Amino acid sequence: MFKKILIANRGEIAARIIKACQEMGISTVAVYSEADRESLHVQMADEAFCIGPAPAVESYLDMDAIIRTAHAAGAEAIHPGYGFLAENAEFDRLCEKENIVFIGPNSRALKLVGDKVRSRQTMEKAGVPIIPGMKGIPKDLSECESEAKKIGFPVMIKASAGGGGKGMRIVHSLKDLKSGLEAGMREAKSAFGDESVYLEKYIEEPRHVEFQVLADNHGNVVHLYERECSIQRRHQKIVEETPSQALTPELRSRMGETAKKVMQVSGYNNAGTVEFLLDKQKNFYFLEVNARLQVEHPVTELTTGVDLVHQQIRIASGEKLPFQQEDLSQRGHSIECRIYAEDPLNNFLPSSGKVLYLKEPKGPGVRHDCGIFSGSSVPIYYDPILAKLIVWAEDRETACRRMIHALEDYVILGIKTTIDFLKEVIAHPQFQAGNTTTSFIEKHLDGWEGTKKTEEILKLALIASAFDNLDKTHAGPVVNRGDVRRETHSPWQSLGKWRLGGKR
Ligand code: MV4
Repeated sequence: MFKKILIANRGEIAARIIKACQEMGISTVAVYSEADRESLHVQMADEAFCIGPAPAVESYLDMDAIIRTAHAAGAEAIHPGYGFLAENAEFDRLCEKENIVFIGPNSRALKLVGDKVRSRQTMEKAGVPIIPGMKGIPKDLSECESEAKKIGFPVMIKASAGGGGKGMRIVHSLKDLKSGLEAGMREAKSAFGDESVYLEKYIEEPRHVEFQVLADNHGNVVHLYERECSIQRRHQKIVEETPSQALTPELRSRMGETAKKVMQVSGYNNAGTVEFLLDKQKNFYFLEVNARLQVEHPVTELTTGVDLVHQQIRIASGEKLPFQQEDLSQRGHSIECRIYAEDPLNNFLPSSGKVLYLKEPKGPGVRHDCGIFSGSSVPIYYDPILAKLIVWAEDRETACRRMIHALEDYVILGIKTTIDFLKEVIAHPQFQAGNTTTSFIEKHLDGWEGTKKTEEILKLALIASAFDNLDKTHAGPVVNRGDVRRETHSPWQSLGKWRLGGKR
């Protein structure tokens, strides 16, 4: 087993991975940008190294700086978390070359699953259901037109290098195809540097159901059941849960076996997720592989009892999976809400600044994977996820209630968050009925105007901010000793001193 691991990430996921290392007796090395000097993951790790300025390209995406730091600190492996370098085949290869273990899939598998058109071809050959559509990149408009007629409208234009919905376009009729293709290619070019697009049948109001898979380096593959991730806004997931309300035991088992096959034919190892779209007739189609630990992994952990980060580390160090498919089962129900530093009342505009106060929700069956603390700052440079609130209960109804109460018990002052909006989602009759599709947010929560609590939070934030400022401004005349300005941390204390000594 490794003695020391470098975590090439920040925020809640870096904290999550550091905890797993601590539990396994492994030392941890944090890397951070100049904007993250005082952040949680830096404080939690055994060692921490600054790797560059705030912009991610100059720090968390700087492969050489990270490799150099790993060597300097004597880390044998790197955990990339999600985002940043997690699915970067070049970084994976660089680690291999530098004799550092990349805790993730091998670079060949990573490359294959990153290429959509190629992986569609591979999957079709293996008998994995794919969305009806083109098998390669079209050479011209007339090929697109004849293919579109074959597929039948509406069709969807997708970027071959794509992901996250970029370069995607729905086309309803032949006359709109040309302009759709042009726009899709332009978007693909600017987002991925590759203008290749292709056509698929458009699946209306699908559900997004994904399967967690673990594959060791000895040919053993298991799935750890599904996560339903249909509740999202502009391709950003908001709420995830397991089990999915849409699956029967029979469908679940067929999809699970298909997910394992996807990983086997890709030569995949370590943890990964196979994404499917599920249509209204309950047909499922392979969409893509996410070659990383995912944001929503905790719901799988709480229902299967498997720690996915422990398993990732064990697999990377060469161990065999300690269980077989028959040993795994789902128990109870789990829901995750993503807490973003965004303002739901202002088009989900990212919100940055200082966390003036944090009250974490707690209680039986409540897990809070958190990247902030009272007094920490939220920079503008990175993904605005602050934390994840995850609940577990015996059944879905109880899990929903538990989530609503946990959200009510949760306070973050100083920055705008999605907490109140999430409560609205979970409390919505259509969510409670399990009617979760990818259109849920636009259909049911467009134009949401906030609640009484939202107003109250704003008032409290104003007060907290006033005290925060009071601490700095009014403490000055009293605690200044010569040219040394002492920082006081209690507004009450500084206020008291100000009255006593300051104004006589
Ligand atoms: C689709 C689709 C409908 N038909 N493909 C969006 C992200 C990308 N990875 C795949 N996506 C979709 N592909 C066809 N042929 C609808 C979506 C889609 C979606 C998929 C998963 C989760 C949320 C989504 C929201 C809107 C559209």
